[in-house]
Amino acid sequence: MTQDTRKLIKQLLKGNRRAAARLMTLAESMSPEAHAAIKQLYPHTGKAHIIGVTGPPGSGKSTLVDKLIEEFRAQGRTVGVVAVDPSSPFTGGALLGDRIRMNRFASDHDVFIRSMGSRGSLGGLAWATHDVVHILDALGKDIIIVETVGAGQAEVDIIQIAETVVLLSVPGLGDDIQTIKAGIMEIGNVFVINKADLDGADRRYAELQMALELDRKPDGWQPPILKAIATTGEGVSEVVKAIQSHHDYLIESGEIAQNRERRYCAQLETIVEHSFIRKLFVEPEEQALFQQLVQEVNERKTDPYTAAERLILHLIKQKGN
Ligand SMILES: Nc1nc2c(ncn2[C@@H]2O[C@H](COP(=O)(O)OP(=O)(O)OP(=O)(O)O)[C@@H](O)[C@H]2O)c(=O)[nH]1
Ligand SMILES: [Mg+2]
Repeated sequence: MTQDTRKLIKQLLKGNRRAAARLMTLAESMSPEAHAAIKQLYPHTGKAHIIGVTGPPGSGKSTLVDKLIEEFRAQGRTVGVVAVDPSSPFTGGALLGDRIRMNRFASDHDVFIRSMGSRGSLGGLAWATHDVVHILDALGKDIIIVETVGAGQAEVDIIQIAETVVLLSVPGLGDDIQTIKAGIMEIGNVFVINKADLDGADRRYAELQMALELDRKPDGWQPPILKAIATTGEGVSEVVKAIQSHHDYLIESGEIAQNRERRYCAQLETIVEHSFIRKLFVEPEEQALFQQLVQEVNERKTDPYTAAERLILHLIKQKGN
């Protein structure tokens, strides 16, 4: 690890925002240097409550997150946000109004917002997202909110990351029923029908209630369904209360342990998987070996299983990065 990175970590642990931003950029490079940095700061993580906010495109996730920040700040809590969505207002690509809305926290040193685009990430977006969350955690943020587009198109599986998942839906979205069928219901801990000012909120409520009833467990956490109007902030404090109740439940019931185990298991899988993929498709030597083996299989000099074994053996003989 370079002196520079060492210094950044020291500064991060003292709460330096610029150091955090630079470490996040480093993390996105997924380089050995980035991994060395995360190794160093990892002992300083594990304190934040990580909240996932997910739902269909345009359902008001960013608008809600903006209001959640406000509520948590009013409680005196510090907040980090990761928006994993190329079309998110956080990325600055959206309407001017949205941009102004997000900028209102620019002078608040206890709010840190990071957006992550999915382009050119070589499938490593999930991985980089974990690292950015670790950095926010080490920076000392009490609450970390991760916004992703849900409904199975998400590159980032929100339950790999979040302790509490807030699942948004909106009135009158026909394909939401698809969403329910796709099993996404299972991941929600708090259901929010946003845009409750529009027609059909009651119908959506009844639909969600029915769907939840179908796989209701005899005991454990009963996910509440709440209505909200993110644009005005109506119902948002109830959402915050439900998020906190879920967190209390996880701790009091001891379920937090399983919750963590599930997330660490997924993180480890992601790292192992992408380490291999990255090696095979980025490092010239491995790329050459990969191509050579493809050729050999093609010429019937070997078979795919033997080729895969040779690749794996080759990779594990190397020193880890
Ligand atoms: N009527 C109404 N409009 C809302 C409400 N919440 C958000 N919107 C509007 O819905 C649009 C999309 O809101 P966003 O917060 O950008 O939604 P998003 O889910 O983050 O969108 P993506 O990140 O692009 O998937 C914006 O024009 C918001 O002003 C609401 O409660 N009622
Ligand atoms: Mg958004």
